[in-house]
Amino acid sequence: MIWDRWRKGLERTREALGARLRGLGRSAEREEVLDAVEEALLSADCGVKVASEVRRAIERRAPEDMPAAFTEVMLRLAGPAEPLRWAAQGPTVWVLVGVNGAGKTTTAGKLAMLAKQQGKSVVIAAADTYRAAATDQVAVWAERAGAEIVQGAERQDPASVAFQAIERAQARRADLVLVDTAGRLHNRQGLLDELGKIVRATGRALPGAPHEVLLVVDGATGQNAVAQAQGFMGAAPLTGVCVTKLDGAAKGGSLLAVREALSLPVKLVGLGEAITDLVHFSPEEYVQAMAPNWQEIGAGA
Ligand SMILES: Nc1nc2c(ncn2[C@@H]2O[C@H](COP(=O)(O)OP(=O)(O)O)[C@@H](O)[C@H]2O)c(=O)[nH]1
Ligand SMILES: [Mg+2]
Repeated sequence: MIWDRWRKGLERTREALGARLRGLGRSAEREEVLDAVEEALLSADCGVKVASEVRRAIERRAPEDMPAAFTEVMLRLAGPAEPLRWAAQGPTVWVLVGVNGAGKTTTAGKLAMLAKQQGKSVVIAAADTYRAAATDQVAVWAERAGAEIVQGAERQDPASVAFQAIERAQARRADLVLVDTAGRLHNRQGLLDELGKIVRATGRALPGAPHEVLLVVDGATGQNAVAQAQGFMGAAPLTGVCVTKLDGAAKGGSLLAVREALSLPVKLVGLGEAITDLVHFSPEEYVQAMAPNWQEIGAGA
């Protein structure tokens, strides 16, 4: 089931990679194949460093080892998989940050659903108090996921909404608080400072919180995802990344570029717009779902 979602989500990326390699034909010289692999990875938005590292790794190995070498180096660049961190006791708090439109609110809804399926009770803090419509959107997701929502008044300090949501979760003995923040530009210092304030407020409400600060990045923006991500690095103590919209474009390699640039573990991946289209990151499934069919170009056959 989940494997199908990976295959389907990364279909466009896989086909684009495969098309570039199929174009070679079986009689291609080794150097041509290496060039094509590197170009294909660049076109999938893996970034220059990742593409050349993959090339170097497969170039050192015998031609028949190419598929295995490709898989090994891709796994190393993608991983390791790290699970989301839960509190040892009491509520767990995860804060979602990122630019506008990255998929934070959608991811909060999907995460609430995943947690519900594990029998956990969830409170979502609608800490995007800049737009009234933002709270409505959170309410829709909360309803779908069967989560409780804590919302502030319009323009209320988002840090105080997060604080209240944690108090509510403690009173109700809820298991998980998801703090959905407003989108902010990664180059606007005032908004980034506010993010630090939200994160600190969760720690005051509950020692040990937040247990995750997840940067949500839009994987369909390819290389731009890296710039977004870097802008958030100093603003809050990020613990992991959620790469959304990997299904949206043939740019599934952007996950590797973000991972390479930030050295933060990818923890979640969005593979579609539906509430069930969020999966825990698995390097194995990711790499397998992207891997081209080597037999078509006669490599490793
Ligand atoms: N295809 C696809 N669309 C997504 C995914 N995650 C979010 N979206 C869409 O991205 C848009 C922006 O999402 P939203 O959660 O409002 O972003 P926010 O501004 O960061 O809260 C919405 O239209 C979502 O349906 C995903 O994994 N795949
Ligand atoms: Mg939002």
